[in-house]
Amino acid sequence: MKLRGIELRRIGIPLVGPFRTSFGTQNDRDVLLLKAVTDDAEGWGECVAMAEPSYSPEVLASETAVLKDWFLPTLAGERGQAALGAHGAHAVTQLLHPFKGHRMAKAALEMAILDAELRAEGRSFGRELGGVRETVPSGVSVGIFDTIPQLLDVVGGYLAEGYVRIKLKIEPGWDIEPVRAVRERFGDDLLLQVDANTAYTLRDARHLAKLDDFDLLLIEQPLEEEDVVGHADLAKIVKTPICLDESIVSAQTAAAAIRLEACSIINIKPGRVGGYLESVKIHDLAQAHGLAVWCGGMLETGIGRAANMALASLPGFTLPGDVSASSRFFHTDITEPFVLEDGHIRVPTGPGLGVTPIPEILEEFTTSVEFIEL
Ligand code: OSB
Ligand code: MG
Repeated sequence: MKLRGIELRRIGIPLVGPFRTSFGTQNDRDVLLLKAVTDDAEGWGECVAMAEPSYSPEVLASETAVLKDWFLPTLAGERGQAALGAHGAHAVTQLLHPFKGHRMAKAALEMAILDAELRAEGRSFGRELGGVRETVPSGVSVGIFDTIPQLLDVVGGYLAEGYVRIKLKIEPGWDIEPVRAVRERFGDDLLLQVDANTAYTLRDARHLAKLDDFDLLLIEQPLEEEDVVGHADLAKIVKTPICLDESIVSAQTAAAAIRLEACSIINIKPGRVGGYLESVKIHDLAQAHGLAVWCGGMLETGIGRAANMALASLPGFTLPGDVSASSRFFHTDITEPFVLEDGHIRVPTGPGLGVTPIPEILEEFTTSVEFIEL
């Protein structure tokens, strides 16, 4: 495979409604899309970085800069093209290893090149990653609201649509009561979990232990990203299983968290950990240690959503992920929308991601586009 160039495209899509978390409120999704153009195919990648450094230090501006200044020139060089020619997308991690961090940019680049490679060979993402399921159970991430009645309405709506698992975003002042209200209204059989996005400290341990009354599947990332030891301490105080999101940025950090018993469940987000191939490594590691994993989301368009469905179809993804239908966030997706069928979403089976952006819609949402020839 010869990589001819990469298109960098920014798009802005309005959300169906505000999405409020402990770190802020989002009204639209500003996305960096990559298109890898090779000798024999085109492949798509989606960078999950957001505009502001509130979830991750990696943002749209930083990821665009490192791609242009460092990553693309490295792939374009003689050594880069030779390695891509010999090993395809599997060479990307090694080639970019000298560069620290910026995993969201690395993930997007690897994804685009892998998609191009698989499309040329007629193989699907799901097959390539080791998927074993045709459909994946669909969970939904529910934002913070001003009032509990509003929250109950929204959760009721999602359950009517068929979602099989509810995740409530929490923060200090919006935790025990909303969880109690949802549990009481929708019953003990509802699969329910919470996500704090680092909003608490270990001093809140006793308070968080009150969540133990509500039979939650897990509490996601209660403490700061770097406080892995704090999560290990917290896990001795609260009975609800601890799941890490922000703290897990690689298979290596996952191994450390597992060793420290800082979590018993991992949310795998390919952008956060540097790619789908690293995600498979974390899946394998977790499986070997008997931990459950599930696929997180970053308000992806149909492009990122397609790849996430493929990942979520691996055998160790034993909990429903934040792999919701396109309509959860968008009136109009840039691909054919992903839809719920009996609470599940079908994993694409076509070559590569199995979906492509619809040209007219892509144009409509595009705010800038640039082609970098290699
Ligand atoms: O913490 O899982 C998170 C969205 C943006 C950033 C962080 C998170 C989220 C979500 C939404 O919870 C997941 C989704 O895309 O459905
Ligand atoms: Mg999270």
